[in-house]
Amino acid sequence: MQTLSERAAAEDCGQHYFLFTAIETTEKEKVEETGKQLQSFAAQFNLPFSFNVLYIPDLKHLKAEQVEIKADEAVVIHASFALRAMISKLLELENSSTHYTMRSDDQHRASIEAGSVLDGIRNIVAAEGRERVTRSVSLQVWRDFFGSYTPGSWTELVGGTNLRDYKVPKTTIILLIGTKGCGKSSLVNKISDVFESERFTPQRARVSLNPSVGGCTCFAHGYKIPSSAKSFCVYDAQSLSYNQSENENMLKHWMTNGVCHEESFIWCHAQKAYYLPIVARPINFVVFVVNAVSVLESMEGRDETEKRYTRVVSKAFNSPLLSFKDDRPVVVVTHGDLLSVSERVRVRVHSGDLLGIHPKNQIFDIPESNDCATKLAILDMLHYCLDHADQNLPLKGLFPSLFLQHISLLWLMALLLWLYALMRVYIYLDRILREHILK
Ligand SMILES: Nc1nc2c(ncn2[C@@H]2O[C@H](COP(=O)(O)OP(=O)(O)O)[C@@H](O)[C@H]2O)c(=O)[nH]1
Ligand SMILES: [Mg+2]
Repeated sequence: MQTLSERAAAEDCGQHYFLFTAIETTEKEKVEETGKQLQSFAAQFNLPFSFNVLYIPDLKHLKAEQVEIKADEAVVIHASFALRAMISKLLELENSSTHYTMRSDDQHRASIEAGSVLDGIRNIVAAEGRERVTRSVSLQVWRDFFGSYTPGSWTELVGGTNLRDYKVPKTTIILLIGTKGCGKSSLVNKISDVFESERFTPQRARVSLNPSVGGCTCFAHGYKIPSSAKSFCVYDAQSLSYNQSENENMLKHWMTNGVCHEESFIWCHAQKAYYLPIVARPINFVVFVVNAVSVLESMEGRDETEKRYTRVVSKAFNSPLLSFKDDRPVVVVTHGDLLSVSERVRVRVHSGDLLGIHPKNQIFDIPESNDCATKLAILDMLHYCLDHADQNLPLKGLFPSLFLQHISLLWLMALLLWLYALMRVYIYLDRILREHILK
């Protein structure tokens, strides 16, 4: 305001009159209060100033006539955040955009679009993944985005390949792996919360109150995300232990046989030859969950016992069984809310060094918190998982996979026997026929 009054005085171009029109959708009283403060401030500089509030609860009802603009008045529009938040409401955005407020051949419109909003539009429309920095869209937009996902739909088809050439699952399976109490079941609930639009949704996975006294997850349990869809499913399974060979067996079992809903690894392992009525599903990607507090304690530990947490984590994480072609699992760091910001950063950088992955791109900090940053981290993490699961789909072999999977040696032998019998019958008939003709 001071600048405006100084400029008006310096230019000596007659008396300027400033009319502010604030368009408000929710808190009319607060804006009126702000207007009064601005007015008294303007009075100190002898700046002719008036302030109007246009209260429009739904911006799609905004009309140009409501803002009374006289022919000799210049209009300046300031809406740095309002338009970005309306990307999800296309009709309202159209009403409030330059398209509505400026003529298409207006030279100022061209310079505004080229200079100020071009990068933003390009980023919103064309950028993906970490390049996408403009994300002021409602959660519903992200829900719709993930809702449009089907297994294989994000696969990049290069070198003349077709989606038919890949073994595309009906549902993309993401397995959570981590030690007891690291927060796997809690992570299932946090992911579910982001996708359920109801304000109060019951917790889906059972979280153990005190992991040190038991009550841990013993049965693998699949959770469709969201619960009404079937494109992807997160499996919460039994925890890793401090016994390396047991972990190795468990990972081998999951990664070679797949994972079954309601399957107990302890039971399977003891029975060896087991039968499950539920089909085992191949795992398409793995999320490795680590507890930030345990990593920090391990980093600062003096002896082997204190350092064993990171040892177990790195050993299991680096198991070749968890590789998807050249890809490694993503890492989710939990319990960050119990640490300071600098400790959280240290844990993340140390985990990156320990596991040989990028701390920014492949490690996601997801604490027990309901803020937007955490929700965005969950969405980023899921995007990474589904994207990488689709890029690593196995190609079908030379023979149809079903044929290879289901035909047993017995069937093959029976087939050969049939062929042999047919051949014998043919030779016999041929001989009889020849003898008959010769006679
Ligand atoms: N403060 C905090 N507590 C967490 C977090 N994640 C999980 N927990 C708690 O850790 C305990 C074990 O979590 P749970 O999800 O059952 O671990 P799981 O054994 O890996 O499934 C529970 O008491 C959770 O409330 C987190 O990010 N922050
Ligand atoms: Mg659990």
